[in-house]
Amino acid sequence: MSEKIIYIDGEFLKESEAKISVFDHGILYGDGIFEGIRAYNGKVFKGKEHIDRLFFAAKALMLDIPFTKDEVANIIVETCKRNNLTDGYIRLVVTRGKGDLGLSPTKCNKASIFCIAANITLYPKAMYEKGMPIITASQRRNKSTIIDPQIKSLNYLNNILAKIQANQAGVPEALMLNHDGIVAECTGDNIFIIKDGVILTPPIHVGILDGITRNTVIKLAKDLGYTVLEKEFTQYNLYNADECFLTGTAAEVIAVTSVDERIIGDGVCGPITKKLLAAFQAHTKVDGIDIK
Ligand code: PXG
Repeated sequence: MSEKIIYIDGEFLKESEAKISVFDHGILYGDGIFEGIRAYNGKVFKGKEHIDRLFFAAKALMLDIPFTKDEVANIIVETCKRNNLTDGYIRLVVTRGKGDLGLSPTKCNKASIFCIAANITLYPKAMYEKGMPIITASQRRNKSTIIDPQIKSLNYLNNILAKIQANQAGVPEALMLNHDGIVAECTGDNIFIIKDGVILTPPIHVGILDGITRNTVIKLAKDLGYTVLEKEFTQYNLYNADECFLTGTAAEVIAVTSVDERIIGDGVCGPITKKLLAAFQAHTKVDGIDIK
């Protein structure tokens, strides 16, 4: 297979030539941000929303992205084109850039930006039909007053520790509670439950990523006539839900059929989840920035 073409700081280079400095603060301190984006059917799905979220995170971290939003959109589109990618996964990363061995970013003169256009398979295909088991991690989600989970930063240790627990338990994903024990989200996905026909998902203030797939599914569900509430709930509510599903760029929409060995509903991908999955799949075909 030929090498991928990577965009890095103004150049398109072969994967083997695309390098980042060992003095980059993204590497030394996790000082940077990223977006995981998908392309479907020749379009960068929710490209505008991903770029907006990247700039919000940059603002919170006082990280100057040396491009306009339109220029970032062009970088994404051009990276897809150079890799002949019409359906796949795009990773966009902005680091504080090259500095020295001190914490202070004052020595980092310019942020680095790179973009990879590739593929991703998060969960086995069969699980999209059958649903999947998850566990609750003992690792709590970062508290918003310390590091706001709305910042999609290069420090994912919080989530990686929870993912390790999932791996150890032999399940593909782990649920994370917030500091007060309220259901927050999974390691790379937002969570929804359905009870008596009402769709519930944790509000942003419990400390979660403001997921773009989450927002898309909320809108699609409302358009289909469902009541959707952004409301706190506990593990008890989750265990006793009729249906549960996760949303994320990588995960898309996937049913959860057991949590901590409690079977959710009938233990299959439920009827409302199926409808939302179909609506989501239809929406991915038409929405986004054209790769032309
Ligand atoms: N919560 C967290 C903590 C995430 O990292 C989501 C929710 C879903 O957000 P979006 O905007 O994607 O609907 C994420 C996103 C990966 C990968 O490599 C992870 C994400 C996105 C893309 C790839 O596992 N996480």
